[in-house]
Amino acid sequence: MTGSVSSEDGAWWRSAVVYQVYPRSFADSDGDGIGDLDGITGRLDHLAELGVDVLWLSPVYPSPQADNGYDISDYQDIDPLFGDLAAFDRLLAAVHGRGMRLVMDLVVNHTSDRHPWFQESRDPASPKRSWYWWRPPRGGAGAGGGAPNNWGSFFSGPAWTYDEAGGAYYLHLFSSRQPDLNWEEPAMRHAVYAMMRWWLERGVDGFRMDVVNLISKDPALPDGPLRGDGPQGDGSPSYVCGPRVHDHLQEMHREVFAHHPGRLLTVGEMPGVTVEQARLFTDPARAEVDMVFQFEHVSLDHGPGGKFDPRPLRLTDLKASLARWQEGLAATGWNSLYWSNHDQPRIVSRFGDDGPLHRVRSATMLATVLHLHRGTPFVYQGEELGMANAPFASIGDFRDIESLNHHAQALAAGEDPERVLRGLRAMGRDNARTPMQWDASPGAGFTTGIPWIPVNPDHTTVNAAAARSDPHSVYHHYRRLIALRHSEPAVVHGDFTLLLPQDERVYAFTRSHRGTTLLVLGNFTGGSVRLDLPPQWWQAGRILGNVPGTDPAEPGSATVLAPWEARVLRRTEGATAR
Ligand code: TEU
Repeated sequence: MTGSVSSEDGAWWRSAVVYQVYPRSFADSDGDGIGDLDGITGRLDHLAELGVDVLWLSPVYPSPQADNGYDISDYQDIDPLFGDLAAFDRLLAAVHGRGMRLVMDLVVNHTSDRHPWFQESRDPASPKRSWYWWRPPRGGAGAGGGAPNNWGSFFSGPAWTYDEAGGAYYLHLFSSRQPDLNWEEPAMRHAVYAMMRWWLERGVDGFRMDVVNLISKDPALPDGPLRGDGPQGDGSPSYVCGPRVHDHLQEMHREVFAHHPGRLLTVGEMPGVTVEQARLFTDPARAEVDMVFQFEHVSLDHGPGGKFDPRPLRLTDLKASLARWQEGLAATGWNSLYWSNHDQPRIVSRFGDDGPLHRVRSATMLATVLHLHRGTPFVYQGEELGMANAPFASIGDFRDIESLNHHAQALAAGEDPERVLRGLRAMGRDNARTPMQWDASPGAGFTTGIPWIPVNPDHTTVNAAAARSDPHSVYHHYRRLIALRHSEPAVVHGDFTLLLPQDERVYAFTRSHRGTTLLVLGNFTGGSVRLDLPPQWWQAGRILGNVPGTDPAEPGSATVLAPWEARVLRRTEGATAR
């Protein structure tokens, strides 16, 4: 182990749990149907009682809201929808007052098309022209000349839009309202660093960095290989972990993070990142970021037609994937752990069973398995209640630009509308964005007005108030998991060993640290499963589980896991059998 690795062993975020708030859907204090900062401040007890250490706030900056705030038009202010800087400072002080930290969302792969930088750059003579990726039409003057290359955008359609003002196209990997910044331009990079320092000096404790592994593009912008049946090419070889991404992050670290040693949490969101790349990004000796969000385990149920063509998860694939990440970042680097965020469907509906019989059991099993891995767990608002996907009836119920664009494009391509809708229902991002369910009242305690997206009708039973008064709720299980991470060093530091890699029903692994070993068992099915336990576990104590009354494994070789049961056993070397 190198000196710098061990010096990070004690980094505070290794034993921390992060809670993500999607402000638009968390708590509305003024009755306009949209969540806001004062709403969050008013609900901080919920986070404190859960026991989380960090609040990650999705974007609250001024924005035309084309992508719900991931299209920023001013990096140093608050959108009036959410409040103002004074409301932000109140929230920050209240978070700190409860001993928690606050991490901001940093969206610097692109800005809004309404950002003054972009507006200025539309003039070919402007010094800001080089801050974005402007290119002439490929085949000569005018839009008829065609886009500069064949890349498709993440949100359907081409990654280029023509601007009459300057007679050129601009690049946007996401929607046309989210032009990509050109990280080749030093003046732009230093403006971003100055903005980041400004937030850190204001008191924020780090950044979750949106698609930050896409910021470096091959400046040649070559065509990509054609994707399936569509007209677009796949540009990802030119921008996923592009040529200068490590240089940029090291520069950002020197210019920004290095001024606050030991204080910050930085996590880079990195679609398409490999475990080998992640090791480089998170190696403390390289001084880039603390951890990354990888996407492998949330892509295993994507079918041949992509995310909106889902297929059932194979448990063996999930175990193999997560185990590879555990091993790959064991000696150097660090994992983030997540099932959910504002871009993913609800995990209990996706990998569990959201029906009345198994919802609580499967949500708590999934939580147990995730939180007992090595890494920093992220809880997405409502996950701790076992919130489920929404019953979207028709396309009119969706709000998200990704879903709406996909629907329009798929129908134009002649796809069966019912099939398209099935894909959106299963995988659409709006599933994560329905209002937080605080209580059983008509607005779910989220708003007294009309919510911007309807509350899930199941809020009459699935809500925080009900969960708090039920010791067997998903909420109380999350509290126990978070408390266990804070009290048991083996959860934070233990080595990970996958067991039963070929078993399609049970997720099993051990964590070992200085003579303590934990055995984690999760039944991923709605049936009972008989397991042969090795003798050293026959009399081990159960420290956590989701089936009340299950005793430590009976003396004898076999034990039976109930449907969706999770069990964590603990033994210490040299402990005498009871
Ligand atoms: O997401 C990036 C991303 O790669 C995907 O998760 C994306 O949301 C989509 O599902 C691809 O199918 C980040 C943000 O988390 C997301 O909300 C933004 O829309 C996106 O970047 C653009 O800023």
